[in-house]
Amino acid sequence: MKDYAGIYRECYRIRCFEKKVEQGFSKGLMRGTTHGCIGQEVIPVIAMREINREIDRAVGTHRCHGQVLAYEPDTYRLACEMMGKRDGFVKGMGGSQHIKTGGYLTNGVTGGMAVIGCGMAMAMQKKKSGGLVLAFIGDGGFNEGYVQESLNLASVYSVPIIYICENNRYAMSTPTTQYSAGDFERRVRALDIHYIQSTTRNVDEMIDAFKSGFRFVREQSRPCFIEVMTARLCGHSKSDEMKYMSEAEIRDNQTKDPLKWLEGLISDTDRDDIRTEIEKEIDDAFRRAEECDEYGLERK
Ligand SMILES: Cc1ncc(C[n+]2csc(CCOP(=O)(O)OP(=O)(O)O)c2C)c(N)n1
Ligand SMILES: [Mg+2]
Repeated sequence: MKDYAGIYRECYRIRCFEKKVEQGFSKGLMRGTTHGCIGQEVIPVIAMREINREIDRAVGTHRCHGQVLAYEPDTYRLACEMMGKRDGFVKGMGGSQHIKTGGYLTNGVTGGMAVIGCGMAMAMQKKKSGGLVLAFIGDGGFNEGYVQESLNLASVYSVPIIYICENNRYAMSTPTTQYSAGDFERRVRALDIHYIQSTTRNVDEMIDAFKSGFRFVREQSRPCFIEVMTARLCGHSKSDEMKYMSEAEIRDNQTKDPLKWLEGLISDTDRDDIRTEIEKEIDDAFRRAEECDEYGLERK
């Protein structure tokens, strides 16, 4: 029996956090921009469950709040980070996209961390640390030249890295079909990299696919690429009104929301208890974060 209630709790925490962030911007508590992961929460939640914190590392993308909270479920520190407060993961200096906690780190360069992750995994291999790197990447990121170059090297040097490609079929407002040639599977296989396809529309299969990908990298010390077909249920960034998606597409995505699927697998009581607990946690985290001091650029 899989831990559906536990997975739901983690996903719901991320979703509530993202919704609260939307309000945080409207209230002027946060500045700049941010990229919500509503609809895609289940990907980092399931991936991070496969991490061995002693020896593995994880690198993320600009759409990172779910990745951060799946690695370290500290909503207070993430809220502080986004408000520029000193209790943030990096003292409020990184904001939404530049975060480090434990063995996880990320930045806002599209596909950039996957390249750094490849180098980190090469170092691990040379030191015979026994660990691997989990590297999140988007469909747009996959098409960056430096990412293609590092995928090639990952294969040539047999690097222990697992790429989790969150294919939400858009890079900003551009559909994959308009900027990406061929399909990811054939391009990845052509580099002799183990490829697995998965989808957030079947969380049960996703769990098995991720387990098998991690097992492959650990046993073979070779790269693996898991393409997860998914859909974001919010705009690319905070001011995006999703005008490039049809009403029908948005409706279809919403009916296949993985959180609804998970709710169908747990009891109503569990669902209600989790919601109450998490909503209170998020309210408290944001209230405390508002009270926290700013890092203070005036500091000597
Ligand atoms: C090197 C670089 N080029 C462009 C951008 C601007 N940018 C931010 S997000 C994004 C789209 C990324 O698409 P994808 O990798 O599919 O991730 P998604 O936003 O869909 O999660 C772009 C082009 C950037 N951050 N870095
Ligand atoms: Mg994308």
